[in-house]
Amino acid sequence: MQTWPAPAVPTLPGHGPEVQVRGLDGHLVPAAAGPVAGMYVCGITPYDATHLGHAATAVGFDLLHRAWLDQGLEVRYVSNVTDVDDPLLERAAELGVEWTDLATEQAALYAEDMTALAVLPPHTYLGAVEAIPLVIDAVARLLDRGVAYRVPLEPGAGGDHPELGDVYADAVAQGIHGLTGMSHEGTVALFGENGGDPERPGKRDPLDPALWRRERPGEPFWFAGDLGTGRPGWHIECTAIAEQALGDHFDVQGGGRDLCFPHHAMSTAHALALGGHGPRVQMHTGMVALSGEKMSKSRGNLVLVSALRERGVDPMAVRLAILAHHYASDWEWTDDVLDAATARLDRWRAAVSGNGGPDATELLGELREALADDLDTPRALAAMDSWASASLSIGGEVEGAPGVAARAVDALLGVRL
Ligand code: 5CA
Ligand code: ZN
Repeated sequence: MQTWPAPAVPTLPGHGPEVQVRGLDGHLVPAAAGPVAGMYVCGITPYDATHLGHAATAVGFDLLHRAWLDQGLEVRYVSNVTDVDDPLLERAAELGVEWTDLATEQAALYAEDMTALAVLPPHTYLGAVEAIPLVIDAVARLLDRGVAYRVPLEPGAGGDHPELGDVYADAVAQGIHGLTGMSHEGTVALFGENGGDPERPGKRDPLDPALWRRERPGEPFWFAGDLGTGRPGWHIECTAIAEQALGDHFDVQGGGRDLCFPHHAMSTAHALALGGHGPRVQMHTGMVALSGEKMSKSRGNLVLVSALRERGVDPMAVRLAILAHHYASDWEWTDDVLDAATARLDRWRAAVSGNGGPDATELLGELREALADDLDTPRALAAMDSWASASLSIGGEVEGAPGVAARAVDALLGVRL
């Protein structure tokens, strides 16, 4: 999958402190365990991209990427594009277009938006279609290990080899039960709401997720040897890509909070069932809402980054609007949020426009401290606001200080002034 050009990251003096983030249990932990930090972030299903929720999630993990670089670590950033899956096929059918054309066009738009938002590109960026050989290999291994099984097909499915059936993960054998802390009924309902098929006849357990979906009339399929013609299930896509690109130990699995269950729980369970360790830390961004409801493609309550760009909104203002909220909190996109960010961007630009200004050494330390503390961007923005106020009201004599401030904001926050 084509990524996008990497924005230049200015070099800053020294290094930032170790970055700590809050994992699922609410405790602060080091985001990386060693000198090479590995992160897998769930990317888009390419339709209705890029709405502000997608952008906020991408920017949230970009902050971690930048903080790790500043800490002096080598970063391996991996992401995916779910370029074949039910929702994409359904949307293409509704629009009367080829699903491949919709996916290609929307992935390209996402790449343009990421470029405009100064998001560092992933080092490995795979589409689900490109990852099919990895998925086939992973599913075959899960079958060999006895933690996956075949489910008989309805008449008409399965092409020349209907007897092979779909392949499902055994939720009991893979330890998926009990992961939500909810009642069994609640968990099953959540699974059904988030892409699962609890009612599918022939499964051992309602929570068993699909690993390999056999050929169906009118659906795309690929040849997969003993698995039979078909296409990948969703969770195993992310497991297989992460395993191939990051190995069986990696630091962070990320995405929006809507992916906690079943997607991240199941993809991690698959990783463990394959003999890996899965991610050390799971991090989730909060949900961006519009008009009181989660911004989502299925609800259609969307603000697209490309539409804002077409209106002449500076992408750096969009980025600042996102950064005004802590990555893990839920927040609502409003015109006021954008207006406040645009005003802040103007103020910051004016504040760094001179040759001299207030000393920015302390500011650099404050930005680093704030970001190392679970990527506390509201605190980082407040620190830059104070420096900008001082620069605009009192001025300052330190030659080059505005340049230091601008480079710090660029390198750490990804905001180009
Ligand atoms: N392709 C899958 C992940 S493998 C998927 O969930 N795609 S998506 O297009 O629906 O979302 C892409 C990313 O944006 C995911 O990490 C998702 O959690 C995040 N996301 C989706 N909606 C929102 C929202 N309203 N607020 C914040 N993040 C969101
Ligand atoms: Zn994913």
